[in-house]
Amino acid sequence: MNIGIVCYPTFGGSGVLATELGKALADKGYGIHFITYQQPVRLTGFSANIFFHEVRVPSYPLFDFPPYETALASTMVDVVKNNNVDLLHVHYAIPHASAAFMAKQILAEENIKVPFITTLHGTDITLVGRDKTYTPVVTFSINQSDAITAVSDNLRKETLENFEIKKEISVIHNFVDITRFSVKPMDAFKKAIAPNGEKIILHASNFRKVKRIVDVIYTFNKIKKSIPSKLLLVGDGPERHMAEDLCRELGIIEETRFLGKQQDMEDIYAIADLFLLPSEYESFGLAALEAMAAGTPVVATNTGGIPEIITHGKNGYLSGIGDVEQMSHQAISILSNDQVLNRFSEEARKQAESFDIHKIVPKYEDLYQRLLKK
Ligand code: GMT
Repeated sequence: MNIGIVCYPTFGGSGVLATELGKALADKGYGIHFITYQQPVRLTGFSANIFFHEVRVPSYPLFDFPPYETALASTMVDVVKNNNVDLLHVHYAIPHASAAFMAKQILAEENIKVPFITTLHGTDITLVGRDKTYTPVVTFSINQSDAITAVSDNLRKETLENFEIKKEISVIHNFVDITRFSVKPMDAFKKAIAPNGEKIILHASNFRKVKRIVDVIYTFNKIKKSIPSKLLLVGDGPERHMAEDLCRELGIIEETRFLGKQQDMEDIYAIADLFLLPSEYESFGLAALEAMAAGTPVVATNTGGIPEIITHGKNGYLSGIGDVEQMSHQAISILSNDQVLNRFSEEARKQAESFDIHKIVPKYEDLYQRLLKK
């Protein structure tokens, strides 16, 4: 089977998940055709079954806004026709679902039948999609999808509550490759970050407002008053400069390291003692799952799909949005006792196993098979 995967190629969770899915399917013998404007960041290494098709958006003086969606739909048509693609799987509704709908119609004119699946990831529904500017097109193109999936029960519920969806939405949770994220900590790296055996607190995100980076910093500021610790911040985005300024203002810049965008997250999760995810909303929280797979317990907010991964008091803690006081207490309670830390770490890893790649990817395969039989 040949599958066209459309995603954002950046460090965001939807692109990461789409790329990991494509890689896993390619390992199983499927022909995978990534269609996007740039090589996806997690698409490293060579696989005979993976192809990358760049969407080029030629510029023209008239275009204040280059028409990416048109270029994407045209590229999808071209890739489907020239590579016998059986189905398209688009990740993140905007503008991928409407471009897929357009491609499907164009191909139908030539008697080529190609179904498309839309996987909803989060902000395409909860933030951007809800903006009136996009809602009619988002609603229409989700409804036109041959199958719809959401990455958590919560996102399914949010979608049904906020859009008039006339079709079944199947939940297929995010997944993680447990084997890959079970790497042993690199002592030299750990020592470079925490030379005196300090605990390492980690946060990784795209530094958007929804991530509440300020809460990461204030929570760390409280933790470090009780426990010698270092803060590692991975990623980049709009809130990065503000975050650096705040660390300077609080006098904790020496204990904080901004690592920027990183590829080999497994090495970073491996040295962390605790992961902080104080988001306003997370449809799932893939970064939390990856941390847990590495045996790093997570202190997060009780929002969106996060409670579908974290069991409060067992493999991490949940607290109210913005409650840095509680989050710091929870973190300290884990970090101040090595026995407790080991227990949470063990439980976090166990929990991540239920989202292992080998359990979740077959759910997508089943969906593809069912769709092609129709
Ligand atoms: O977290 C982000 O802001 C990136 C975003 C994306 O669409 O790339 O991530 C979303 O999709 C991930 C993969 O399904 C989920 O694990 C994240 O929770 C979700 N982010 C939000 O809902 C804010």
